[in-house]
Amino acid sequence: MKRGIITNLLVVVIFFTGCIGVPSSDSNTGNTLKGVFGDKFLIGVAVNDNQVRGKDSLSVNIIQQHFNSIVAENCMKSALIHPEENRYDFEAPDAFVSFGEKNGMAIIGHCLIWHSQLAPWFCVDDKGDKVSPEVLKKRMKEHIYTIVGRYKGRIKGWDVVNEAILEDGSYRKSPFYEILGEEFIPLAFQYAHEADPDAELYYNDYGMDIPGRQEGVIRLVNQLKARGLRIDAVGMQGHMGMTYPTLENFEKSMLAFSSAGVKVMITEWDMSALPSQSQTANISDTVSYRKSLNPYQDILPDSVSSVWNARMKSFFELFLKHKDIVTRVTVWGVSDGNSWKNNFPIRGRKDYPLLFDRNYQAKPFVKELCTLSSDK
Ligand code: 9MR
Repeated sequence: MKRGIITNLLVVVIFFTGCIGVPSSDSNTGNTLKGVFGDKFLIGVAVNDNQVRGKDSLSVNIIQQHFNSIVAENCMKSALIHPEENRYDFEAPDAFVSFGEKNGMAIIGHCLIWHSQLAPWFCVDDKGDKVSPEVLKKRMKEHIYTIVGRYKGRIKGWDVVNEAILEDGSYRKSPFYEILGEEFIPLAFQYAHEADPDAELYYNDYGMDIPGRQEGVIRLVNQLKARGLRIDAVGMQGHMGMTYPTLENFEKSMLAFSSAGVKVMITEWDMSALPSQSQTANISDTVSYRKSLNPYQDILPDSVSSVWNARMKSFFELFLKHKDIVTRVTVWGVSDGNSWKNNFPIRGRKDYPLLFDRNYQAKPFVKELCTLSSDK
């Protein structure tokens, strides 16, 4: 009788530790994303400071259960890690790296050179004027050597340069570009490689299915390779919506990058369930305009949820189809409540872009995927 109760309890525990946010005793065997797909490519997630410090235990349960790779959502960006020329703040990045190590995860650094969340001092002198090319090179080298050097041998790979190519394939006119021209990218890759010769190095950008940007990035990859510089993969950010990108265009880009001789990583995957600004009407009526932009303030209707789930599943199947060229799929956050999409491109909306909902429950397509056997 007692044994019967214990067996029943065990069944309940096993059921609930499958695809919801409760840790299982052996999360590497089936019923979790990494359990089912971990042998195809890395299954990654962007994590924030609360999570790595253990202050958000429900998220931590999900991270430990489903993912075998983490990337820092914010704490390694220059404004945060290197806020003043002579001051680094390693508290959060150290906690991030320790968290990954404790959990035996592949740790990804994000990102060394980016025009956004850029430390205010980085490209200017005391008067606020642009520094000379020589000064900027010196600062970039010191920044990259210090950060990559600190985590040498502990970080699997770095997003070395982020979002430097525009949709027409030309270079973004960032302060780095304005001071150093195209040269800032090879320099960044060179410094990163010198600081940790074993670390993988990536170029990461969004909207990579847009033909102009795709061609620009391929030109960049070719240039780096022609100079003998290391570049292992291109990160396709994968910030998607209900109608963009198309599977066809995304697949074409994946294949085009692979043909250029680099691996492909889906680095910042999420899918907004909300309408984009251009899809809404009647701007003169502000209230209904706001409502039409933020239509699912209570729950996501089944009709939208089913399209969202089907689309996410199709993309995941696309990544699986190309598992020979895809080395990592990383989602940009754990659960809907902590996604950047709730505040972008419009502040204060309620979006539903991630794999786990606000109650930390797996979305239907994730549950379906978790029931597949790992030979899929
Ligand atoms: O998710 C990040 C969010 O918390 C920050 O406020 C934002 C600041 O720009 O950056 C977000 O992450 C970005 C990533 O680092 C690079 N690609 C675009 C991501 C979404 O903006």
